[in-house]
Amino acid sequence: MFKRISALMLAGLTAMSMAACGSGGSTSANTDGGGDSTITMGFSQVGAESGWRTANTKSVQDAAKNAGITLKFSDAQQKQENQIKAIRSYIQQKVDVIAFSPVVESGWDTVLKEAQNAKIPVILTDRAVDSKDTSLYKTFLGSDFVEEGRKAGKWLVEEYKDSTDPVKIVELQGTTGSAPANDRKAGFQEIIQPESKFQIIASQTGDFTRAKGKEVMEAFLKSHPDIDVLYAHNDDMGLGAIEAIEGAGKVPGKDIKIITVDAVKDGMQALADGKINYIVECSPLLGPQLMDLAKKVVKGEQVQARVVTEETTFTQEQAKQVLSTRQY
Ligand code: GYE
Repeated sequence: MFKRISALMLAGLTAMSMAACGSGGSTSANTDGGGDSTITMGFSQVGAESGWRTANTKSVQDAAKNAGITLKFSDAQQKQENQIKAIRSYIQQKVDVIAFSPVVESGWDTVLKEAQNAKIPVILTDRAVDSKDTSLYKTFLGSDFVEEGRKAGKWLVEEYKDSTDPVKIVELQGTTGSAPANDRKAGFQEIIQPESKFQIIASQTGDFTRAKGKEVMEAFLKSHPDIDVLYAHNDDMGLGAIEAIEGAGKVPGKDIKIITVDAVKDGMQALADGKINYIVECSPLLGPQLMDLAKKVVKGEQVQARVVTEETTFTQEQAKQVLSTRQY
């Protein structure tokens, strides 16, 4: 009997001391009584390349505050080496959980292994990695980028369903090697490929930024005077391209039809104004779900391996209706 009680007590003590270790040395006071305020999250953000990213950063910071989670935040300026450095420093600081949005898909195994060896759970948010070993992270929260590409393709197929003429498309890709660039391209291609009238005549990265979108579109316009459609992997590149199109004396939305992804406010405004023709939504408001997942993984609870964000699409008419209520 005594033996059983002491074994139970020992188990209890061990659990308590493990929980204390797990708090990662965070000094923030536990004010909500739920124990969550002692969680420290290290978050490595991609950068500040787009309106989407700015909204995503705000969502993560606000949600951490609301959840009583201490957030250590770093901006990698679109460089993988900076993200690896940030993750290593979070490991050294013994945070309770690491979350990050990987700028590119490849090259994460070593640093993720280091986090695993240090017993710090990792959550992927927004973008995926291509690691074969899926035990290196607990879950991946974010959009289905292939599906976003398909939605863009389906609109195009419908828009040109009565035409037999060739449809000349230029594509502004996101950051080379990133999950959204790879997947948005693949999903779009899957839908348009069966119809030979759809021709991608040029495709290049615009790095998800407005400045690069403009620059690359200027080059496209010079070498291809007969562009029918622009497919831009995000609103910002599309908005930069609109400047280039107007600068070349053409009318965006009419002379050249434009499809983008994200649905941030500036994009939705251009859609309502008739300069963009269709936007596939990609929600940046991942913060609240991320914090819920973080609490669970820190407690050692099982979470779904993949959490997909719910998203829609917008025509010009729909953009006019929802513009005033858009949060970001
Ligand atoms: O679409 C783009 C941003 O990873 C979903 O990154 C995100 C993408 C988003 O720069 O605007």
